[in-house]
Amino acid sequence: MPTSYVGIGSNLGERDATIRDALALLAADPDLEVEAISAIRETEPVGMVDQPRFLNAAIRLTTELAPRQLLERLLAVEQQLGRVRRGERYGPRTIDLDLLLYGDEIVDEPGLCLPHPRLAERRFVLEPLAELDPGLVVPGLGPVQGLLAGLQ
Ligand code: PH2
Ligand code: MG
Ligand code: MG
Repeated sequence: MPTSYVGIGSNLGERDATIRDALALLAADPDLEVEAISAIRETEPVGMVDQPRFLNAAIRLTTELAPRQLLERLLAVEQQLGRVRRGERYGPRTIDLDLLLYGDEIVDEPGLCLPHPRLAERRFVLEPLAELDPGLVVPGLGPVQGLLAGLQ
């Protein structure tokens, strides 16, 4: 079964409680086997800097679901937790669940890009990934440690 990684972010409302609720919903899904959860860290906003600080984490899971089905589960959890999309791409959000990696798959389709297209430039993604799996090799991009070292 392929191993997947999901990035978690929150910068609105009760950030810590919302992240824990998201983790509980994912762990309760019988089609997902959550294997590991990184530490939750507070990070400076990237992209749109004039917004509250984020809490970020990542999880490792296995599933028989196809990547797009997994993505739909993640979006469903975002909705259950009351996320409202206001069209600001990098703007504030109560909960953000991003499919970062799905095995060694490289996909570039509308709505589904693997690895996540901005993964290599985001410390708030690479650090929890490296914590979960220090030897991780990101398909098409190389070792997570090298990507981290490449950030200024
Ligand atoms: N997510 C974004 C934009 N900027 N910055 C941090 N620190 N953490 C995030 O999760 C984040 C961000 C869009 O998804
Ligand atoms: Mg995101
Ligand atoms: Mg997202």
